[in-house]
Amino acid sequence: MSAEQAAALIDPGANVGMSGFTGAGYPKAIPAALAQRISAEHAAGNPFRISIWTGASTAPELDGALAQVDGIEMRLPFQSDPVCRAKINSGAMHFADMHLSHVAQHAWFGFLGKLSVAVIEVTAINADGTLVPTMAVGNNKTWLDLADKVILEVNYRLPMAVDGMHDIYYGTALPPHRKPIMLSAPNDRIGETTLRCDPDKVIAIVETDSPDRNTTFAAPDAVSARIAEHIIDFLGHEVRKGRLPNDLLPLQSGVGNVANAVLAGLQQSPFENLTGYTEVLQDGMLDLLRSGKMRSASASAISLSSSALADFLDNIDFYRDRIVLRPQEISNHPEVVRRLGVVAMNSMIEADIYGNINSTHVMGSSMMNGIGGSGDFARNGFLSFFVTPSVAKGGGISCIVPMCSHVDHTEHDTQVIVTEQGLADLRGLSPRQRAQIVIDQCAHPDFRPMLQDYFDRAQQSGGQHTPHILSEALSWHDRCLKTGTMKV
Ligand code: 0RQ
Repeated sequence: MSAEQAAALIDPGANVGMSGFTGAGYPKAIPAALAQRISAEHAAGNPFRISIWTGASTAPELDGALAQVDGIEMRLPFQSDPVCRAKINSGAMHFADMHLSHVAQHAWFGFLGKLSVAVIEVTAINADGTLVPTMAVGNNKTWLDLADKVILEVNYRLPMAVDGMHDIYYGTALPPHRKPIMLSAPNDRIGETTLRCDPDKVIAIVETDSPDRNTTFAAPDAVSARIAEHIIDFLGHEVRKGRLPNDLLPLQSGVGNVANAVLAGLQQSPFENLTGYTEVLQDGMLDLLRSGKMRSASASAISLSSSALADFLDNIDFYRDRIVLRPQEISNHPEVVRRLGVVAMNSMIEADIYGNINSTHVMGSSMMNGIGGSGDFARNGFLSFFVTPSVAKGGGISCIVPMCSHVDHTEHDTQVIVTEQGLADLRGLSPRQRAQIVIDQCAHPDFRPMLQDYFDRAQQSGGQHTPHILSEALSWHDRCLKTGTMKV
């Protein structure tokens, strides 16, 4: 049927599970048709909002379109759309920012309410009713299993040759019946290549032929390249110390330009035979696979620029042998991440001198994107890096602050902080030891004396385990909100 007919089957107030993970595999026609319907209902004076659960971020056609018409009541677990972000930050819609590995199980536990409809993009429907997934698996298995009704968007854009790249694990159960997840190498296969779907639940099938969002990355700038150099030097140091094998351990890399620069840096590094165990595979990791530096990679989605996508499609048989796409409850699973010993590298908004990390909030109260999978990997990985340029917004904001204005990852989960200034290895250090090394190694010279002054004065009175001057700890953010800069 048409997208309009399918959109008419979604009721106001419904919880809708949609496919989509980091700009890949999201439904493209139905959200737009639904946005038009919602807009018409609002014009007629009828309230109409739905809650949208996905894998991770989607694209303007989904998050942007539905947020624009004030059609979203609750969004979870991650978004990166400018319109959606503006609506969240103006208070016009709710957003539940969740660890990506938690989403499926919280839905199964009944913590999120009832899932009415699943709207899932697929590559094909097989004769036996199973579904060939797209470039993103995300929470699709869970939405298909839990929803009362299913709507499928069959997107003809991807070739059938993607069939076989996926590993959909059906062994999850609810506590107390859970069993170990028998995955002991990044490219192990423990599931099925297709998604199961009860045909009796399918109420609509819509055909499309549209590309994914295909974000283009900036070529690594000098700051990102410096950050990458520090990380690669450090990994070499760990190999020499015997703490990491020569081929390292499976790499996880966050989203964004800095993350991509680190992967580009690895291309020039001495390490060989690398593996990836990550949630989203972007251009940088594809390049490592192509050059043979990396032998295999596991993810929940592939999100590429147009040029990288062209290479992927031209060489799909090569990549299908080296890439496994999994549900995000497995790609980000704490048990698996810890067993494999993942080396986690994620970007942040700010770190404080003691090693607490803010990944999500600008100036303490405005949401950027969400925690995504950073916590799944940082908490459970073998090594956890958090990276950022030392300053933001042209130098007026220090990304190293006395106290984080919001905390996503605590000092207990942070091992290494990296800026273009340097790298702070915080393993085994006390808070006061950490503070000095973060100030010395990571702070921008414009802010280093201010941080040192704060730390020195904090050590003159009060508790001396984690010294703070509470009346001053967030004054840098307060000053920035008032004057536009953290500088005095
Ligand atoms: O805003 O473009 O308007 O200037 O934040 O910053 O430096 O371009 O870095 O694109 O790597 O994003 C943490 C947001 C970093 C991202 C974050 C402003 C800065 C700019 C972006 P402008 P950059 P990146 C796996 C892991 C959480 C989820 C995660 C993220 C914009 O990496 O969302 O890790 N991470 N997932 O100017 C005010 C500061 C700032 C600041 C930066 N201190 N104060 N603004 N900015 N620092 C993937 C998934 O989970 C799916």
